[in-house]
Amino acid sequence: MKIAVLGGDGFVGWPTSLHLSDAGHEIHILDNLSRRWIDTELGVQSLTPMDSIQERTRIWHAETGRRIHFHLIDLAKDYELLKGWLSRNRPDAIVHFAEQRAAPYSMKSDRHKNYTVSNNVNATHNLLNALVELDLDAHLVHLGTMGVYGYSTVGAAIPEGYLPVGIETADGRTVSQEILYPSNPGSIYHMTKCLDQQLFQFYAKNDGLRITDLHQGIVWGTHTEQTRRHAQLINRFDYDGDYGTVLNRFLIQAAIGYPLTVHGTGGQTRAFIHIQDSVRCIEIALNNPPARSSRVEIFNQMTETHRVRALAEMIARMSGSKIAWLPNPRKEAPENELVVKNEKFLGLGLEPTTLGEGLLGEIVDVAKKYAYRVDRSRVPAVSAWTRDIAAKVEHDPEGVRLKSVS
Ligand code: USQ
Repeated sequence: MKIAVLGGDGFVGWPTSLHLSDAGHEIHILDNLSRRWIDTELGVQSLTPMDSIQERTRIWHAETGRRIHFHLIDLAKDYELLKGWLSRNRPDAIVHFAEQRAAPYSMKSDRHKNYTVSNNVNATHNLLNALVELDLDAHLVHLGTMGVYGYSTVGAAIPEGYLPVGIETADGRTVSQEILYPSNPGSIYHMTKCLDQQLFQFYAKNDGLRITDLHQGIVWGTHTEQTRRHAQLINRFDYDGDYGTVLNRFLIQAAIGYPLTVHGTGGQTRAFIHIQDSVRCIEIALNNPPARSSRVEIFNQMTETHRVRALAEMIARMSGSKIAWLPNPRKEAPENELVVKNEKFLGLGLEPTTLGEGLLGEIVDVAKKYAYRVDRSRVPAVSAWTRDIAAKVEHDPEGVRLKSVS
């Protein structure tokens, strides 16, 4: 297949591009390199030294003989460029990662909220609009999030996208319908993925576009089979308070002797998936497109659930690290249960890589190797969800923890 990977320079986009190229597909990365600009804005860098996209693709070609093509396009701003590229290249499939993906970054300030909404919603809408205009029947696979559901369950497992409901009519009958599971975002970033869902529903219904939406959990790990092949194919690995995600952060913190930064009681339960499984799921989704004019296909892309404090305690035992119980900068339920259905990917052959597989040690080793690149003052998560929370926490000058000042 000829596949366009939008956002193919990012944390999941890059290993996905390599994985699909390795499987024999013709890969075109479209990216505005915004994630690299955000590193510059925040004054942080990936734990792992990352080469330019041109250099990465050159190394991939030298290693494998396969070419990954790169096109510098801003989907949210350059509609005509995007449309022109799609019209000339007419890909068979499109994988869409090209969105600002960090919840804390999206909550940093009014400017970051505006940027996240306009970037994410415009990127998705520009793409859908162009597909219709060009009469291009490419299968669109979008990276969504488990966070569209919120994380609270009412004692029933979260289904894969659609919820069967019975609606009582005026004459006392019960009509059955399947509706999108009610969205319940916990950040501006997660909200943009809920808005994406609405755009997908409309364009699938109105124009018959073939769309798969992957509701992904928190990705952990850094290496995949392909990124291991050469030092310069290494993936980015975020540790900072805005872009680092919880399990990877704890592992890096363990590697550099930094207390594990648990928010509140660590009672939040979340869904997780290893990056190797993430790229496999995308390939499985590409191989199983929905029919034209059918409803949006939705998969829950996760393999296990864990409570944050259980992860911290496990890593503390493994590494001898201390745990820092910090005031939570986010507005979220302090404790939640989470049960999620993921039978669709399992039924299509996904064999989960779970936390028990011994990969945690590999990540600590990567983190130790590059520990000299860590700026410890950038470890704390200081982006507060509300003005009230912002007033109650302050950044410790030593960069070790958030303190409650109330
Ligand atoms: N947390 C800590 N300590 C930390 C960092 C996070 O206790 O140092 C807690 C947070 O308060 C939260 C949980 O861990 O309760 C998860 O936070 P996270 O930063 O790992 O994940 P999140 O902000 O939800 O976002 C990440 C990705 C996003 C993706 C989402 C999937 O950045 O792109 O959509 O995971 S999900 O969480 O399933 O919605």
